[in-house]
Amino acid sequence: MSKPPSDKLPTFKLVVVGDGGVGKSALTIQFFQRLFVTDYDPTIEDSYIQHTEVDAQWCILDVLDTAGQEEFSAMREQYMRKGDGFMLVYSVTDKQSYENIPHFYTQILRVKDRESYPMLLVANKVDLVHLRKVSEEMGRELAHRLNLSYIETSAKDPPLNVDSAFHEVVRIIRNAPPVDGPKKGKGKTKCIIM
Ligand SMILES: Nc1nc2c(ncn2[C@@H]2O[C@H](COP(=O)(O)OP(=O)(O)O)[C@@H](O)[C@H]2O)c(=O)[nH]1
Ligand SMILES: [Mg+2]
Repeated sequence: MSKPPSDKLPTFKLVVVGDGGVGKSALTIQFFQRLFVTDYDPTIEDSYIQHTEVDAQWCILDVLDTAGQEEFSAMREQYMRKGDGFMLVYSVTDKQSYENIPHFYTQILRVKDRESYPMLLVANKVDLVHLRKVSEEMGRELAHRLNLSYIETSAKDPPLNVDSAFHEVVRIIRNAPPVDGPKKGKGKTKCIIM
């Protein structure tokens, strides 16, 4: 892997949301620290920053691992507003966490005041095959319904698709249409001869 260039890099703010216990912290810490945490304090909300290479382009990833169900913390609200992309995480062993995904989805669109926004649906804990309650088909169906991409992950060692999930959000952000939609280019405006 080559070294990150020293010139100014684009920064992408990612926010990891989902029910408590789905593995938001485990995924984030596996990505940033290459270790699987089993008893990370569920109330800790923290952000992590790192240079990352995605598709041969370096960027700075600034990730907020959210925590807590209640009211938005001031930090989370700030991140939600500034977030460039979101990971909507549920656990395949927890049906309720799957059913709560549309709630996070709607909340993000409301905060952003947009009809769509860069988001990735993440089905975590797929290593727990015998405890699985939410099938891949159900996951894909939900992703299709919300018009999101879908990925299955495991934060447990050996990790599955953890880097891919974070990289995929970066791709989704990079490929997203500009905020105000494509501006009417001067050259594209029809010329009416009076
Ligand atoms: N087997 C397995 N356990 C996981 C996985 N991800 C998280 N966990 C465990 O699930 C529990 C809750 O994870 P945590 O990251 O704290 O959830 P959070 O509340 O969403 O941040 C912890 O015991 C983790 O070790 C996974 O992919 N596979
Ligand atoms: Mg956590």
